[in-house]
Amino acid sequence: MPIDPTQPYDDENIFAKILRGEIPSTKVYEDEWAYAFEDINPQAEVHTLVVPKGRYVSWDDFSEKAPPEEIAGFVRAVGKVARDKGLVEPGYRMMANIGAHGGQEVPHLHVHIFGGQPLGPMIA
Ligand code: DGP
Repeated sequence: MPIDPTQPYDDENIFAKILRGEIPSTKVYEDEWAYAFEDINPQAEVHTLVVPKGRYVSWDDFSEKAPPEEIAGFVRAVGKVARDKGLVEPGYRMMANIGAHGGQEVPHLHVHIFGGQPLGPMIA
């Protein structure tokens, strides 16, 4: 069920529960700003999700409201996860779905990292 990115942050969303350790996840990386874990329903050989630790529904409120150091920390974490997974060469894809037309289903900002295979023009 696609979400409304203008809704208030819901502390009971599934990724909030993963961040609090209430739901198990396969951890890939964690630092002050971000937590990365394997997608439960992988769409590629590598399919990892990176979420900010802050309470942001989507890229929309994150890009507007997050302090610069939080944005920088999160962006650096996404890059580090891909690098640590050895994806930089031959390449990978990063993607964030926003709202209904973007197909966003979980109302906590997450960046998908896809890789480990040629991806073609698009993964929908
Ligand atoms: P999106 O459509 O961008 O909101 O993608 C949500 C992704 O989150 C989707 O690829 C499946 C994944 N996902 C949903 N629930 C869970 C969960 O409980 N654990 C993990 N690891 N991934 C989940």
